[in-house]
Parts: sequence; structure tokens; C-alpha cells
Amino acid sequence: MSSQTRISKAYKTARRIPFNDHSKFIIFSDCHRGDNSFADDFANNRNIYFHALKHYYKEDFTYCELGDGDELWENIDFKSIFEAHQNVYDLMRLFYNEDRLYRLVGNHDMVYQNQRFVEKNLYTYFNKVTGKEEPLFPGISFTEGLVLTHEETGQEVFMVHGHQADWWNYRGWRFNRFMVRALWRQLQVFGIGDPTSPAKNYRELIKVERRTKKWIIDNNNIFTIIGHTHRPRFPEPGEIAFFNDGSCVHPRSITGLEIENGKISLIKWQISTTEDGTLKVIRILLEGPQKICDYKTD
Ligand SMILES: [Mn+2]
Repeated sequence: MSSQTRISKAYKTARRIPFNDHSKFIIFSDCHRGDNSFADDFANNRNIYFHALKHYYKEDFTYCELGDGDELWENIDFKSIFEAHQNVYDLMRLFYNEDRLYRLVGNHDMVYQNQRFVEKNLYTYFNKVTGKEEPLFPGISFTEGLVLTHEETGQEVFMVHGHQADWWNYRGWRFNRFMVRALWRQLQVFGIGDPTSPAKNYRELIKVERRTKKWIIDNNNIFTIIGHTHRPRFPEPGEIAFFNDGSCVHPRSITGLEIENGKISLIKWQISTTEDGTLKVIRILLEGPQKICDYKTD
């Protein structure tokens, strides 16, 4: 199967939901939430991420997580991740209870394609206070794609993790997972990263972007959002409608895409220092807001 066929498959099997100009979505990906050990890239940004997500919860956004949310290459089970970042999962549960959470699979959490694994790990959690199994995300399922369809214009916004354009991370993910567990995780502490990851290898990143762009062009310039490469992208209207939300494991910040009032923006959350020495989490607008319908080509 070629990368083009794999992206098409993710599009055809995608979960489909309607949206309109009053809908609000926050799109993050590549959180790589880990066990809070030295290899947990998310741990540095956990406070920034938690504050940002709480903001979106209060403001009635729907959360779309485009894959690699949980780091299940470095960590064999979800339990240690849950315990390290329980405040995050408590918040995500609030989104889920209100039908405001959509999760896609990425290469690092491809095991979530297996509904039995999902049921075993995510439906419930053990509450140490009550001593009982309690609901976490009962009935949750992951898809490869998510398509928002505009109620009036019919325009589609297609979201996918992006490893579909990356053979080693789609077909070869088990081998890559093995290498991460056996080797790269240990070397990470010395600053040596997994060379097959497009997030750490520029040539791989360019290849993934080139293949994804080709698919978009061949599919009538459909508005497409991916993660995976960790490189944010925000094209101008008239260019190829190829967006990337970045990641939540940048050295000191997280990036994401907001959809609000029929417009899309690229935003960054980071910690800023103030005159009196207190630290503050702030939101910075990087690109947009740009009307989604301005990217419509037909
Ligand atoms: Mn990925």
C-alpha cells in the first residue's frame, strides 16, 4: 500500500462530524505523555499544557487530539502514564463526558487501533481513594481520521496524524517501537534521538510533507491538518491547504490550532517571566485568524 492509498484509507474510514461558524475546536497532537521519567518529553510542558487545556474547557472548545497523545513506545502500559499525569486525564474525562473529545491514532499509540487494548486500558481506572475501578473514557474508540463537514458550505476539514505518509512509522512501527524501547530511549538521556522520527530527522520530515502535499493536490486541495513531524505549518489562502499543529513537546512551549468563528489560528502557549519574578502561562497568536472558506478551491 502506498502512502497515497494509506491517507485515502484514513480519509474514507474517518469519523465524520458536522460543524458551523459557532463551533470551537482546539487541535493538539504529539503530546507524547510519558511516565514523568527522564525520557518523558511531555513532563517539561505539563503545566503549560494543563493550563491551556483548562482554558479551552472553560471556553467550550471541543478537543481534537491528532495522535501520539500517549507515549506507548517508551512505556509498555498506560497505567504509569496515567499515574504521572492524572490531572490531565481528569480534565480530558470532562471533555469526553460532554462529547467534546476526539482522539486519533498516531504511530506511538497505534495499539489504540485494537479496541480490546483500549477497553482494558482506557475505559476505567483504579481509584486509589475509593479502592474501586471507576469510569475513565467508557466506550471510547480511536480512528485514523476525523472529518469536519461545514453545515452550510459543505467544506471539509480533514485531520489525520500524518504517519500514513511514512512507511517506517506505519508498516514498520513495531520495529521502530522495539528500537525505541531497546536503544533510543536509553540514548535520549545523552541527547541522541531516534533517527527514523521525522520530528528529529529533517530529511524524513521533508519526505512526509512532500507526500502529504501530493495527496492534498490530488484530492482537490482538501483542507488537511496533520501532526507527526512536530513542525507547525500555516499556509496562506491560495496555497496548498496543508496545516500542521506542531506538538506539545517543543523545548519550552506547546503549539496548536484553534478553530473559532469559521476561522483558523496557530497559537503557542509558553511560560513568560514577569517583573516581580512570578511565572505566567501565556497564549501567543502566531498565525491567523484566517477564514477556512478562503481555502476552498472549487
Ligand atoms: Mn508521530
